[in-house]
Order: sequence, then C-alpha cells, then structure tokens
Amino acid sequence: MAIQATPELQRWVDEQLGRGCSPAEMIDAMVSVGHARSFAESVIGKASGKTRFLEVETNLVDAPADAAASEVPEPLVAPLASGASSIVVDGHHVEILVNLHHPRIVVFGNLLSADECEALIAASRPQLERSETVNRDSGGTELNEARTSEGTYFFHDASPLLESINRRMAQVTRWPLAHGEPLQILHYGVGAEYQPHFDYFSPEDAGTAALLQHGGQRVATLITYLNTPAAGGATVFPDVGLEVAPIRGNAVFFAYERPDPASRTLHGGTPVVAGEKWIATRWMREDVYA
Ligand code: PD2
Ligand code: ZN
Repeated sequence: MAIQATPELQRWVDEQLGRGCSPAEMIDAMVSVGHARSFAESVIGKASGKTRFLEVETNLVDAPADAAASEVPEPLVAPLASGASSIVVDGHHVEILVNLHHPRIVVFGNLLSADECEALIAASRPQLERSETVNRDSGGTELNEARTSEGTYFFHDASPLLESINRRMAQVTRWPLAHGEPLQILHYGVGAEYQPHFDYFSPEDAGTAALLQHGGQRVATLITYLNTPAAGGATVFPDVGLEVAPIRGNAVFFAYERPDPASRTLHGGTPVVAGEKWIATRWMREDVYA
C-alpha cells in the first residue's frame, strides 16, 4: 500500500531539518515521545535523504486521495519527555496525563475545578432534555437509541462561569472560541451510553451540506467529565484500544483532519454501570460557527 505522511509529523521533521538538527537527535526525540526506534529511523532516514518522504505506522490506512486535510487544533501540551507534565492557563494548573500523536489524543487532568463542575451541573439540571443526534439525510436532529442521554447547551456568553470555562478551553486547545459550537452538557443515568461514532459530518450523508454552512467541518472534540461515575461511563477509542476513565475535572481532546475513518477517532461512551455521568462537550469547527 502507498504510505501516507501525516502533515503534523512532516511539519515537525521539516522544522528540525531546517534548524540543522542531526538525524540522531531527531530519532532520539521521536523515541522520547513514544515512537518505536525502528519507525523513527525509517522516517528520519528517508526525510534526511533525497526523497524527504515520510512513513507513518503501517497500521494507518491510506487517506482518500480526494479528501483535503483541514487545519486542526494543536493543544497547548508540555513535552512530557522534557519533564514538564502540567501547564498553567489563567493561573489554573492543568495536567497532561496522556499525549498520543497518531491519532492526536490528549487527556488533561484538572481542566475544570470541582467547584466549576458542580456549578455547570447545577445550571444544567433544570433545563435537561433527551439528547438528539444529527439526522444524516436532512441535517436536522432526531431521537436515537444509540444516544440514551439527556442534555442541554450553553451559549459562549451565558454567564461569567461559562465565559471563564470557555476561555480556558480555547487556550488549552489553542482554537478560537468563535469556532466552537455552544458547550453541550450531557447527563447519563444507569445503563445510558453513547455508542461508537465519529464526530465529523460524513461527506456521504445528504444532510452534511446543510451542516457545513455553520462553520465548515468539525475538526476536534473536547469532552470534559463533570463528575466521576460510581462505575462505568469510560470514553473508548476502539481503533486505538484506548479507554479514558471519566474523572471529575479531567478532559479528553481529539482532532481529525479528514472526515474519514482513517482518522481513527471512532469513539463512544460505555454504559454507566452505577451512579450517573455528566460531561461537557465542545465540538470545534474549521471556521467561525454561526
Ligand atoms: O460521554 C462520552 O464519553 C462520549 C462519547 C462519545 C461523548 C461523546 N462522544 C460526544 O460528546 O461526542
Ligand atoms: Zn462523540
């Protein structure tokens, strides 16, 4: 199969080459962020040779030739290998718990404080409604057995609390708030789940054209856990074999530069086994959401 470069890795290698980094330094840097040495040697060997052609892990499927890559958020992440494992945003310490490069997934600790989580839940409770999903044909919304939760949403300037949370989310994701959809709050009771899906709008669906009118494609998602369920409710990424524990204040970010399963961002919320689960989801668009 033809091997496809990831633009993110390509950019990084090109920058290092431009700065005059030696192949050995670049290989060591790649290994220090979790790449296999054999893979790093293959990538750098080719990049520093004549072809400058990059390989990615061979378990990536080919990107479709006709799908252009969108620019996606690259979150504010301290390089864990450097010893730093937290960032400070507006005076608030946010931890970097997981930093996966392919696909781009970051798990943050303490994105929101316990008080902020409680306040968001309290503001949401009186206005919860059964969650709907996007109808793939019309672009409208409908009830769906795959999403057995209830929810509500808040516009960016709904309250000083929302403004402060939104500002932090925009800083951590390094993506303008204006490109974000209103913050969605979801509440799951025992047995409720969100079956695996992609958050982008599928190019094959008749309703997608209408949805793209409002700021283009979705390019990234930030799911923040507002409480810690007594049991169950993990967010899972089946194509990567990753399970993220829902812990109050923590958040999982993932980006998808093409609306294609090759993004490997299939994800779902497993059933709540005991207690309840509350999350806040920010979906991010290519352009200003309006
Ligand atoms: O609640 C979750 O873990 C979950 C899983 C999949 C949330 C979403 N998707 C979402 O809000 O897009
Ligand atoms: Zn989702």
